[in-house]
Amino acid sequence: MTTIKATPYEYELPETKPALIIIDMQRDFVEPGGFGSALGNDVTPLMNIVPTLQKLLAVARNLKMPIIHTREAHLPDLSDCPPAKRLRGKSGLRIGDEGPMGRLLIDGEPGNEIVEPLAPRAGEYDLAKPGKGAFYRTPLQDILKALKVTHLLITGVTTEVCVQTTMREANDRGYECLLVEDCTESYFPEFKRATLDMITAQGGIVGWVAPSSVVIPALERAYG
Ligand code: TIU
Repeated sequence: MTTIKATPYEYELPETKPALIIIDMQRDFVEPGGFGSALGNDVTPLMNIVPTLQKLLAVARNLKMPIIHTREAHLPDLSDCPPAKRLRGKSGLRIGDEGPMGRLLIDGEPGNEIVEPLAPRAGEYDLAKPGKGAFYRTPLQDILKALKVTHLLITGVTTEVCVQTTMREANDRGYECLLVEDCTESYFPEFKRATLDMITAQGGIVGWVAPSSVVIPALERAYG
């Protein structure tokens, strides 16, 4: 049994390989001119995790782990976007409006593509999700069941929004989740810190947290 030295205690790697879940590393959130900047955020910190995530992705590919990419994406007719979501806030541009990278948060638009260094490859899953959580109105749970996956390594953006929502959804469905802390980022450093703390408090009420420098060698020991 290989364990990862994680917070709040060791995370045991199972015999069936964990899935690598990469949440919403799409241009909409990490490049200027997308939905993230339309909301008034500086996107630079999110772009900064790409090289680290790329290393972890390369290891997962090498070890033939299941890899699941998600994109926050709505249908062009917005039939899967509740008006409450579209109209929330005082942003000039809203979901579905035309931005510099096409219509914001719409499946198939240039801004909705995953950034090139992390682009999905054949054999990997690329799931469009209309909600913040990756289980809501997606085939994610069926995919994991079919693969007999029980453990999830979670990464992506933003830590306190789509990443944390997904981790909580996964937790309620019985998955053992570890958030890779240098492969996730927020527009607000204090929210990232608080999310890591709230996930691991109370004996890991939502799951575990560890850096990629610890996760990668453990994966290589367990499945290499
Ligand atoms: N705004 C923000 O922090 N995040 C989102 O709207 N979506 C995701 O986190 N992917």
